[in-house]
Amino acid sequence: MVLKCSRWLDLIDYSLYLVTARYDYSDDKFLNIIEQACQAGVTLVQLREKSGTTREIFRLATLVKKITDKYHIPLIIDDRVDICLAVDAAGVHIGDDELPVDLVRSLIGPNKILGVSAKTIDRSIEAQKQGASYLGVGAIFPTTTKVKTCHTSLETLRKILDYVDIPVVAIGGIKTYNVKQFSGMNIAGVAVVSEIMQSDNVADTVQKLKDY
Ligand code: TZP
Repeated sequence: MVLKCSRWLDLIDYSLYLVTARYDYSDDKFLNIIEQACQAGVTLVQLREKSGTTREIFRLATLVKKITDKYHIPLIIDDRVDICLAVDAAGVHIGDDELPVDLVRSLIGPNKILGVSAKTIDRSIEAQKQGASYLGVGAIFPTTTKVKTCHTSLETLRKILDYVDIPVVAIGGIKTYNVKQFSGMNIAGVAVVSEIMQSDNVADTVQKLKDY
């Protein structure tokens, strides 16, 4: 059951956040990896499509939401407020080049999750003030995933954690072999693309990523 009230936002589990990448996978393969990851215990899923028509992204979002709904896992849509509203996803994630945070909050209303990418303390504080539900901070480690981002040190991540009260999720180059570097840090979770989406054993990878 999905509770539609602000309190529901406080209950979101950010601990292992799967961010998708399409590569050249067929629909079946793409959806199958997402389903395996949901079954194995990811706690949040973001559909991240940087190309494709609106209709195509809407189609994929509809298919992915069927899976996330089945496992009662919130679905976040990267960048696209319109797609988030169209499929009634749990929320939207925005980066630096998108609409202002407060404007997105007013478009989606108080009961949806609003994720914001942040690399600096100033951006983090401002995003929190403007209605962000959580921050995605990174890239913490080098990443091969196609992103317009730069390195954000563990030191900066620690400082951001000191300055904001909303959940902070680390992202970028997070692998089974380095996830333990977050042990003891006050992060709400880790967000992972390639380590899960390119895994030969999704269930095993998800289990190992949960162990930090
Ligand atoms: N934002 C910052 S780094 C990144 C995003 C979307 C990509 C992370 O991908 P990976 O494969 O987990 O390094």
